[in-house]
Amino acid sequence: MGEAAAVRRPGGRGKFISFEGGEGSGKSTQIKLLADRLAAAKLRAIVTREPGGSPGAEIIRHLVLSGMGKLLGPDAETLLFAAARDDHVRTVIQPALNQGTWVLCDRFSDSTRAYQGRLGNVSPGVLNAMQRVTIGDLKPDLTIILDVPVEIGLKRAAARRGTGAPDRFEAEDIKFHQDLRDAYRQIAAEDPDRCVLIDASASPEAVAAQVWTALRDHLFAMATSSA
Ligand code: T5A
Repeated sequence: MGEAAAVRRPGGRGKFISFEGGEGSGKSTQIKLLADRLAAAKLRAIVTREPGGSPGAEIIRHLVLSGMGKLLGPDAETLLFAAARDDHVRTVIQPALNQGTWVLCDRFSDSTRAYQGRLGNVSPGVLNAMQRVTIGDLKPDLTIILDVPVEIGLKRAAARRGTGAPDRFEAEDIKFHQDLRDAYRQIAAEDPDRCVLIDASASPEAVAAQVWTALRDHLFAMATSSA
C-alpha cells in the first residue's frame, strides 16, 4: 500500500493542510503540485485560499487587498479577515473535511497571527477572541511554512505580477517583509508538532519533495501508526 493510500480510510475526516509564508514564497505553486500528487494517489482534495475561498469571502478579499481595510485601522482590518474566514470555514472548509475531503488552503489563521498580530500590533486578546468566533477548535493538521529570503520572494511576486500594481501588503517596505519572515520562523518554532519550515529558495520540484517528506513524517506516519 502506498504512503498516501494508508490514510485513505472510508468515513474518516479529511486532512487539513495550510500553506504559509511571505509574498512570493511559492505557496500557490506548491499547493498545485501537492494537489496533483494527491489526485494521482486517488485522494479527494480541494484547493482553496484566504482571504477568500467562498463567494462571500472573495468579496472581502477584494476589499482588503485594495487597501480599503487599511484605512479603517489594524483592529477593523483584522475583523474583515475574520469575517472572511468565518464564511470560508462554515461554507467550504468544514463541510469538505466532514465529507472526508482533504483541504489544501493557501494561508489560514497563521497569516492573521503574523500580519495583523506581529506586524500590525493587534493585541493577543483581539486575535484570540476572533479566533474563538471564527474557527473554534479547528486547526490545520499540518502547516507548511515556506521560508525564502525577502529579496527572492519579492522578486518572484513582482515577476508574476508583471505590469500590475503591488497589492496592499506587497507595497509595504522591506523591513515589513523581513519582520514577516521572522514572525513565520517564530510561529514554526513555537508549534513544531503542527508546523514544518521549508527552505523555499530551491527549485519548485525540490521544494515539492520537501513538502511531500513533511506529509509523510507528520500525516502518513501518524495515520499508519494509529491504524
Ligand atoms: N493576509 C492574508 C493577511 O494579512 N491576513 C490574513 O489573515 C490573510 C489570510 C493575500 C494577502 O493577504 C494577507 C497576506 C497577503 O499579503 P495573495 O494575493 O493571496 O494576498 O498573495 P500571497 O498569499 O502572498 O501569495 P503570492 O501570490 O504573492 O505568492 P505565492 O502564492 O506564495 O507564490 P506563487 O506560487 O504564486 O509564486 C510566485 C512566482 O514565483 C514563481 C511562480 O512561478 C510565480 O511566478 N515560483 C518560483 N520560482 C522559482 N523557484 C521556485 N521554487 C518558485 N516557486 C514559485
